Amino acid sequence: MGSLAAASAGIIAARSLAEARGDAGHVRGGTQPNPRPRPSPSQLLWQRDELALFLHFGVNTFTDREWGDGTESPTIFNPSAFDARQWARTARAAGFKAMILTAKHHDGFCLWPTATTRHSVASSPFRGGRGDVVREFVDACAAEGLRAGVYLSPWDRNHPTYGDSAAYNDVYAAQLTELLTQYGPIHEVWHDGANGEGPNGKRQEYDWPRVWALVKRLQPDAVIFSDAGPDVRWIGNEIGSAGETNWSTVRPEIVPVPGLSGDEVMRSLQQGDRDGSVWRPGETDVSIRPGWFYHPAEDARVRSPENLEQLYFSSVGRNSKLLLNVPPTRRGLLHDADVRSLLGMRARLDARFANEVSAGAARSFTSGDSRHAVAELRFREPSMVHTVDLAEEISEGQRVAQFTLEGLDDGSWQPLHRGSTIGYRRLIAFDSRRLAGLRLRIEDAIEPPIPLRMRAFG
Ligand code: FUL
Repeated sequence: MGSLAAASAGIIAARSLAEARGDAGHVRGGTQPNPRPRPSPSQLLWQRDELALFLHFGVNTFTDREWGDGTESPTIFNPSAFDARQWARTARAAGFKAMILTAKHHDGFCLWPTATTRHSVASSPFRGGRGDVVREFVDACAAEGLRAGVYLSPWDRNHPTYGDSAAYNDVYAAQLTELLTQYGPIHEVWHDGANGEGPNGKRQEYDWPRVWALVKRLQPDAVIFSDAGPDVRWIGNEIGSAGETNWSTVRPEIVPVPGLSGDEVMRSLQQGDRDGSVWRPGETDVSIRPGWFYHPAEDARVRSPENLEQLYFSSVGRNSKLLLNVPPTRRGLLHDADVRSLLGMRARLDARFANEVSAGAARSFTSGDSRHAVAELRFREPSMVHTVDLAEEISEGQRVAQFTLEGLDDGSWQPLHRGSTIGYRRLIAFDSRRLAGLRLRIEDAIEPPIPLRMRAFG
């Protein structure tokens, strides 16, 4: 998303961002002099999902391209065995809790029969021109108990109004309105920051305050994703790696709109801000293949189950959420190779977390001053340990800024890991070793430490 960000036309109108962002609710009021941000109920649900499946599907699927230029004929969109239930069944079997579909990518082709353009499924042979991919997608999510999200690319290389800022902003708002009023609950609305218009290209000024206010009005429980949130931020890369330090709070003035670049922007996206004034956790989007869209030539380059497990550790295990892209084929199905890897990942994760050796352990938590504490647990018996799972109670905010994890090895405490943030979840894996207990020394915290969850698996 960031690579072409410099060319972005994401300049905003002069309306109050904070007002439209409506995220003052993420900052707890009250009598405290300097209240720290807390997650909203929607942000908590979003984070606890841990895994969402991303689906890039559209005309690019049929042209073998990553970015369409908007001149594609809608007649090429003709998936021969389309079955959104197969996507949803696979997602569910692999432990995913939500799915997000590219309702419209940069090429402007809409996967639902919109009134805003003829460049849509309604002009395609799919289901005789009466098809609606978004409808089948949300129905499949509902049938499998998954939450549905939509990605609506602001950059649109087909719509004739694009570049005529006011006119296109109306089109974009109308498209969002259709998506957010005709398909039931939408849990996440996804906006990217890419824009590849060259120096002589069209210059569109997006009206983000309007967009965010519209989503808040039509789907108050949805979280809005973009570089600039307001609810959920991009993690700053597409390689599946959240920052080793990763705060769920940010200083919103550093990334006020999507599509910005620069070191400070990227640092804030990757790591959040320790002294951030709003809660805006990071989402890690990455593809199971080299491309975002399906390309037959990449069938042999699907990430392995081991690799996907690593992605889980470098995203969910670093206080982020994994949005894993698995692009449907021209038949409209997830490819067997991708399905195998997803199920393989699930099997590996299930095996890794099958044996909790800390169950029934004796626990203690000793607060020091307002920045220090020690949490300790003694297992019922010495056991082999390969993974430690730490978790703060994030409904009470994110507090830990520096910690050392130690293991009780043959009567003495040995260092296992030194880290900074914990947040929703911090996973630490090491070569199996025999331990009788764990000790977590909180060496710095930005609010008084409170008991956290500490589990060991072997
Ligand atoms: C970017 C887009 O340019 C890519 O094609 C892809 O959709 C990625 C998730 O976001 O901004």
